Amino acid sequence: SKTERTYIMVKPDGVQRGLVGAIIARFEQRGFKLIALKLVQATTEHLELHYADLKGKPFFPGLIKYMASGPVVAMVWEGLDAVKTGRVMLGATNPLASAPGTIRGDYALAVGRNICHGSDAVDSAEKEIKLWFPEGLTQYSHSQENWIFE
Ligand code: DAT
Ligand code: MG
Repeated sequence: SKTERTYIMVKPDGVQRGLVGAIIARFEQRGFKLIALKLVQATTEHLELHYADLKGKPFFPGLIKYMASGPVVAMVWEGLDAVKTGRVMLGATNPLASAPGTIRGDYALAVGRNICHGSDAVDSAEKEIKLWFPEGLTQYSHSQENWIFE
């Protein structure tokens, strides 16, 4: 396992439903380090770049409309196996298949309203971090590091 960064985003339904704090708390409490965070009203052009791999899927237009329907909370979290662990914390894409204890398994029911995004691989995380944080990231040391890692 190694230290990675992942892009996590609370989707518009998660923001409207007041789940931002609960989602942030899960990543904080797990021991991940917060590297970047902002509230953004994304444009359809920006969202089409974020979801470029899904262009052509029947649900693509609805996905873009949903993602542009309100602000999202864009975040970068860092820690051991952050990409894979972030996906485990999110649960399956379809919340009906997400285990209880996961973010989607605890807070969502419909695949088209699954409240949170997480990068699916280290290379897509790098692309997504550049896309959402072109201004770059803030550097600081995390005072809990020596208590979380050996
Ligand atoms: P994930 O968000 O788990 O990485 P994905 O990248 O395959 O899943 O799809 C992106 C989003 O698109 C997903 O969070 C919800 C939506 N989506 C995926 N499959 C869908 C489907 N069959 N019907 C409706 N929306 C879907
Ligand atoms: Mg995905």
